[in-house]
Amino acid sequence: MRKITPLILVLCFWVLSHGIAQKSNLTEPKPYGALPSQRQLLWQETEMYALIHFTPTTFENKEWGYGDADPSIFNPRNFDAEQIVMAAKNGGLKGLIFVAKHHDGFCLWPTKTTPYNISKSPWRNGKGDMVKEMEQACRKNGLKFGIYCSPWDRNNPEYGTAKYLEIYRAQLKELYSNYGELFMSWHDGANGGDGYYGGKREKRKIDNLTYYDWTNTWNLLTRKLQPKASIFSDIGWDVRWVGNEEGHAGETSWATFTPVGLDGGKLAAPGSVETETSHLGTRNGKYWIPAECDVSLRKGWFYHPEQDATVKTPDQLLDLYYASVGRGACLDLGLSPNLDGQIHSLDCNSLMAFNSIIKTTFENNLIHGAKISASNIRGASIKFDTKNLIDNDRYSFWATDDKINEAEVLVDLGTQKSFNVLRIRENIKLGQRIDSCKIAYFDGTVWIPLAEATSIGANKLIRLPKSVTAEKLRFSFIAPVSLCVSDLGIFQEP
Ligand code: FUL
Repeated sequence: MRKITPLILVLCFWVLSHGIAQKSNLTEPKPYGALPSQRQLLWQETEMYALIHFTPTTFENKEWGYGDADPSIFNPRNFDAEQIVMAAKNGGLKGLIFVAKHHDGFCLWPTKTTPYNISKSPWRNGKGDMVKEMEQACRKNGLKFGIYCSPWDRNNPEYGTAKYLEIYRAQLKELYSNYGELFMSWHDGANGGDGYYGGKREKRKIDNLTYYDWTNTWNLLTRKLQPKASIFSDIGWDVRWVGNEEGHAGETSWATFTPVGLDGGKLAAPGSVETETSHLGTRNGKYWIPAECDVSLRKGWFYHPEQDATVKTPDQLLDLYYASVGRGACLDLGLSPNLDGQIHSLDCNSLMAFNSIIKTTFENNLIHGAKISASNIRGASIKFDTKNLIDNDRYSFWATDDKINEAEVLVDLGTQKSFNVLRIRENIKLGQRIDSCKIAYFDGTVWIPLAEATSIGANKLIRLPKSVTAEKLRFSFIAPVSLCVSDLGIFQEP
């Protein structure tokens, strides 16, 4: 009895101290750097959405209406909001932004702010509200709804004066009040220039940084009336423009961003884009402002019959998907209803075929059933275990202990499998932590480097140049702080 007492004491001490150590490590790692808001998380999860351009400009076969089109030309006899929404949905898009007013100033809802609106058109005998029809079709079919209301207005006689700002704000107020919850409020940067302006047909210049008083417009209107709407403009507030209209972010593209304009004390205004930096973001940037990649399915944003041959192919869309969604951005795809008020079958077919490749690729994560081990697991706890990497939850995660800033995950697939796409996600609620990641596979004798990536964030898709067949993979991460990885995926694109 006397002999075993010290042993029991030692054992008790070990169990207690080990338990305490585990417990103290059971807290989540501290967040790192700028963090996304709840509205930005929801935006991020949307991944792909449509941007619909349809005004009298379509009937003039122009890209930018001058603001002088007679409303009587706007008469899409077979307008079908549901057909447009389904074209987007069948393409895998999860939201839709409707251009309620483009630069031509024609309002597609019966606004009280200007006579230049849909009630003056023959469509639905002047009794229609196209914004409403689009909104309802989106809600019915489970797509998020957002609006684009152009700050530039080439029709309005008051454009350029203080009065126009009141008009613009009243338009936003109507749109924010009568069409339910919006997921985005999209503010274009094209501003000022020549236009009809109530018949003056002249050039008007405004100071883009001050004229719209964006701080107050967004704080007093957008945030108040639509707190869940992410504000898109060239450098913020919630989503930044990627800096090109070709639909791709930088290979390295951080969700954090320090716009030079903002830090120089200027406003984050549409039109003050920083094209040299916005496709890249800023490592350890001051704000969480991820990129949106906007690009049209056709050459133009508006429908032009002579551009039917320019509809992007499913393969082109796939490339854009990997260069936007696959780089932690969202893809905003321009769809343009034709003169009938529907999306052309060519566009519908391409969207559907694209979505079918995406579905086939990502429905089968080859990592399921694999044995996954890590060089470190936070507190050796089940809470931060590697099983979180394959549970399809963007916010459950495998984590390392504090100060363990480099770690490896070994994936043993149990059998040889062929794949050509890899996916890595961080739990971005705790910030964009990872600096870089290297992936290798075991060829039976040695580890062969497969790919490298930076700026992981919400989603990183690595498309390999060709399929690789392997049984074991190794993911090696480096960060300035502990790691919080939420997802690993291994896929075969057909
Ligand atoms: C641009 C606008 O000038 C285009 O007409 C279009 O609306 C596109 C989405 O943004 O900057």
